[in-house]
Amino acid sequence: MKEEILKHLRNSQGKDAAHSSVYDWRVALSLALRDRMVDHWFRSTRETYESGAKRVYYLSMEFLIGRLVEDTAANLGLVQEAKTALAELGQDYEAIVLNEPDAALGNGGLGRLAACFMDSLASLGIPAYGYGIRYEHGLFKQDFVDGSQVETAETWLSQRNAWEFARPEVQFRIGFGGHVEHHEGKAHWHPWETVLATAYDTPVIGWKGSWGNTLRLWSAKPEAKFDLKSFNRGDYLAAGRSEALARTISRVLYPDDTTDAGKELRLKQEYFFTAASIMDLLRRFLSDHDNIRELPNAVAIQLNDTHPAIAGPELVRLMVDEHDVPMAEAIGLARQCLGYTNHTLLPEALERWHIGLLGRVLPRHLEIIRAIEDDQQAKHPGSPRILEQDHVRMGELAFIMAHKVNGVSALHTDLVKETVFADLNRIHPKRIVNETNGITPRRWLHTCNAPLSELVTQEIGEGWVGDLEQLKALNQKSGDRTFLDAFSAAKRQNKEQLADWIAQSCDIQIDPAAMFDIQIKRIHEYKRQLMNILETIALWNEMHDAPNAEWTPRVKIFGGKAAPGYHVAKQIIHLINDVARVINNDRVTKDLLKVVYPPNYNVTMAERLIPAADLSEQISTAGKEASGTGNMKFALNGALTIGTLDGANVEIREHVGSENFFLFGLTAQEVVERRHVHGFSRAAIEASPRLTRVLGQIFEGVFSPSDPSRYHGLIGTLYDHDYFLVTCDFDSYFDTQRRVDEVYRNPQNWAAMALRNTANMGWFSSDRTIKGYARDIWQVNASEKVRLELTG
Ligand code: BZD
Repeated sequence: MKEEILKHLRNSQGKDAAHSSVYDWRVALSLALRDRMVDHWFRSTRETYESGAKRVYYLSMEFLIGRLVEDTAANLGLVQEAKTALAELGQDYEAIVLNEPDAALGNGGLGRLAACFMDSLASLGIPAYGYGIRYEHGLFKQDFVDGSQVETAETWLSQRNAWEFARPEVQFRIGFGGHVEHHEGKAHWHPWETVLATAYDTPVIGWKGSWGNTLRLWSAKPEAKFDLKSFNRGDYLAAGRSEALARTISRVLYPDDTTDAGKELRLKQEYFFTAASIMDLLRRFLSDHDNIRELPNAVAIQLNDTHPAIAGPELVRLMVDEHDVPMAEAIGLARQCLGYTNHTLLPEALERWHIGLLGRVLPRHLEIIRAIEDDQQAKHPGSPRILEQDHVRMGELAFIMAHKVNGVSALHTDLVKETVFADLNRIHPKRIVNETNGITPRRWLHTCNAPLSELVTQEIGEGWVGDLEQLKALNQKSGDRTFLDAFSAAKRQNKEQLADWIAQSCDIQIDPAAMFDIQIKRIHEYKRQLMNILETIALWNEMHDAPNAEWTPRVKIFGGKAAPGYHVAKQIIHLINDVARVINNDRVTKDLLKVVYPPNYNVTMAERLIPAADLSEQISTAGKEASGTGNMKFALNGALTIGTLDGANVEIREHVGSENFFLFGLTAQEVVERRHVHGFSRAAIEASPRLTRVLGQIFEGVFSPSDPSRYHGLIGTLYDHDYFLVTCDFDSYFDTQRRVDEVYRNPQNWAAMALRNTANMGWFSSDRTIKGYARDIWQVNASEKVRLELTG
């Protein structure tokens, strides 16, 4: 390893050890690790070709990867070797790990799920490709200026990306606009504009290096050659125009996890990567098949939400226009290949494209969508329409073009059946299935939490990393004082590390003995960070009034970004920062309560915070969070959850036991009913003196003395349009928090409850989720050889 690192330092970085920076060492180490991936990778590809096994294609606009050095080294079993090699070279492994930028090619849960799935597909030995976009700029960087969120461009590619292989020879022409000619029953699309999609491949190696798949990300390049004529004329802008236009397509990730951006560029991005991926997989298929009708036996294409839903029409277009398959047959064949995952019920997040826009950018696809609509109406008269008024509804398109549609938790899947797709579900009663989300145990326990991971391995061996249900054996230890002490000591060690980091990065001193209460996720009204900060103020009031009463000291930690155009979410951020400033400067409560909000929450920050959490906040309005996956990461790392009956919380509670979960709040059913009660929020506020006081303080400007009316709008909404029922759930949330305080005061009991969480979270491994997709949707098998290696 030492030689390999030095070789790359010299030959790949062109640096001499004496004059190398941490960056050079990090790239050299990454390249040395990449070298070790290649054999596994080739072996897997060869095996797939030879066996003719069906391949899975996971199409996703987002892959929220994070850092890769540690995870890669761990999966290859090379952590110790790398550490030793670097130590002998006089380098610090930890510093090198910290030097890596956090690859943030995603917004939140949806993108991180795709990254966990890539790890599980490889760990299970399922032949698969992840397809997405190689954004030049990932999710924006967040700073706070006077407490407000300010966004700046993220620049992960300004450094060398050591993990990828550029494939300039893999290119597809992607057309936009133009017109369609129909001639002797055949359609000919003449695009007005074309760009080239070029591939960049990142190998993804599973646990123990058992299998290797590929994450193929597309970058847009201009098709036309550089315009030398204009350049020589001195018209430099015109010379670079086509290049700039093309590159815009893979320039930035849309920082929006709420509403459809409604921009032409977003539609072009979606078509760009979907078309390139479909063309690529067809080329691979045709290299060893000559009958396109065999396609469903060879490929399973999964659509991560509707963002790649144009895959249906694109596949039909290629079959009809280029392979002479009749339309109805092509639609049927495409359907057999496609699966669609729904991640949200929020009406504002369901994608719809204006027909005018779609017809202008993708004229042939609009014709095909009309043909799909006709086919559906002919077979199922009265079926919900894809084209409604002047819009194309991508959810309906994806549903109709997929042979399976899945929700991401049991509750969410039920609601998908009862609400957004109720009518389609009646027509196709077997199409909707549930695949509850999961998380990869490699990153989310083994790598991010060394103290706990080592303790678990000491106790039950290392098998749990590849087979998380083995954690069940820890249930026997919940009465063993020695083990519980060790379990608490691991948590304590993580909390001390986090306290050091917060002291350094936020200049706030926190006590590792206090309860660490953490809410990290995108800022959204339905996730109710607002309710959390209101409860924080209420608690502070009571502590301040009676500082000598029996309190459980707490640190409230927040993390998360707001979509740049989401005004209310940005106000909530501002409020949390304003409240933090006031509370953290109160001398009376200084040993009782602190509020911390480190800026720029990302995967790396999650890996620091989650292992150090005592309490996990999963407090969304019931019926709104499709699943949540942060909830799983916390519980696996031995935090207790305070949560509503929403998303996967329901199943987590069933697995860890209701006695080890702090439940509060209205159910999804009650939420719907309550909204019909006239004046429900005013009534809730009036019935709660505690909440009335808090809202009064905010309204008077206690937390924004320089601008007392800053939150009038935000608070006013709670009185009149409290759509997310913050006011209705407030008292139940506050009371449950006080129960949490009481339980925390008995450390032995708390540790036993926390251990039961860790021990019973094995089911939430994304390995289990992927096995579900493989069985219910893809009809593919995990390699038997790999399975034995993993569980053995
Ligand atoms: O997907 C999330 C859901 O809100 C979570 O409940 C769920 O756990 C995860 C994974 O299934 N959805 C998103 O993260 N959605 C987006 O990020 C997104 C991005 C672009 C456009 C629309 C939504």
